[in-house]
Amino acid sequence: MLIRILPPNALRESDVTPEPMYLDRRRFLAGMGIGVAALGLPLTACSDDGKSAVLAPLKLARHTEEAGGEKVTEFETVSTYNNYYEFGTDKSDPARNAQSLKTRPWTIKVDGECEAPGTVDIDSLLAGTLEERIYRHRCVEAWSIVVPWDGFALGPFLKRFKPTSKAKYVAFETLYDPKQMPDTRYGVLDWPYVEGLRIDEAMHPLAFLSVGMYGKVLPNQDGAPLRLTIPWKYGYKSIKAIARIRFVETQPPTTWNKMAANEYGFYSNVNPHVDHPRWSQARERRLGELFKRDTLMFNGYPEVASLYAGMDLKRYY
Ligand SMILES: Nc1nc2c(c(=O)[nH]1)N[C@H]1C(S)=C(S)[C@@H](COP(=O)(O)O)O[C@H]1N2
Ligand SMILES: [Mo]
Repeated sequence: MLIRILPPNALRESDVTPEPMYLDRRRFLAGMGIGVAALGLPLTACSDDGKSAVLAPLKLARHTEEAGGEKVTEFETVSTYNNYYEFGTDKSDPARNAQSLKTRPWTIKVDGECEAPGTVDIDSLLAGTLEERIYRHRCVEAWSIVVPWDGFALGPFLKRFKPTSKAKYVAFETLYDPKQMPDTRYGVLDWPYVEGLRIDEAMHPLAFLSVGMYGKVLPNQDGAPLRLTIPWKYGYKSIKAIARIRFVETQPPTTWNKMAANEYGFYSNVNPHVDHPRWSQARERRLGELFKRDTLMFNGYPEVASLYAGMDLKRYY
């Protein structure tokens, strides 16, 4: 395992290169088949509460190319315009209020229909092999961003716990602690925030768990210390601050579906042809851009289509 501790104020490429150049350079490297690791860039570093840690992914994203022509959204935007109702309902609330979340010590309990249940320490995940994925993120509210996430594929992580043949779904749960999460005192949503995937969706190579973004440890407001990242689904599937993962036999409840079942389904695949009852899903506003752009089927990830072969996506929204 390669670990190098950097001084907290150390800069890396993504800190000093303007965003478009950063993306272009990475695309260039991907074209050459050269990973960041091959260039001897620093790998994981951890510190007190993980706050000043700098991450560097081992492998370049397969999807670096796919973000082609699409500018990576400014870090400043992604870390100040958030949805995280445990910390307030205004977009600017989480950046301010989520600082009260203690992300160390932090463990993730994994159990249910599996042969090897266990509890994982977040620092062991940060010390593992990380890769970068540049993904589009499309909120059901019709805004979107492009984010370079640092983390690891969900499927191989889940397989470590040896799910049984009864594991048809995976259920995810956010930490629930009213002391640290002021807005959970209000009944805006049912707490803890819960989400779920069908097991084959969870095993799809695009399904990802993020521990960082832009080469840095995930800010609290973006879901530290561990957040699901499912790029072909509406943003609310990407549950933040995961404390528990369970393999289950039946479709698990999900927070926004419990809130309004006719508006938010279990699948929640990005679909420009199925409108939200109260607004169109045909177009979206990319934060930082002036004009709206067309929303793409599965958010522009057509390789997931086979997961839904034969399903009526108007019915299974
Ligand atoms: N625990 C929890 N996870 C959550 C939410 C939330 O309110 N609580 N909001 C979701 C929604 S609606 C979106 S769009 C994304 C927003 O992620 P971002 O703030 O990093 O852009 O987080 C999702 N994960
Ligand atoms: Mo969202």
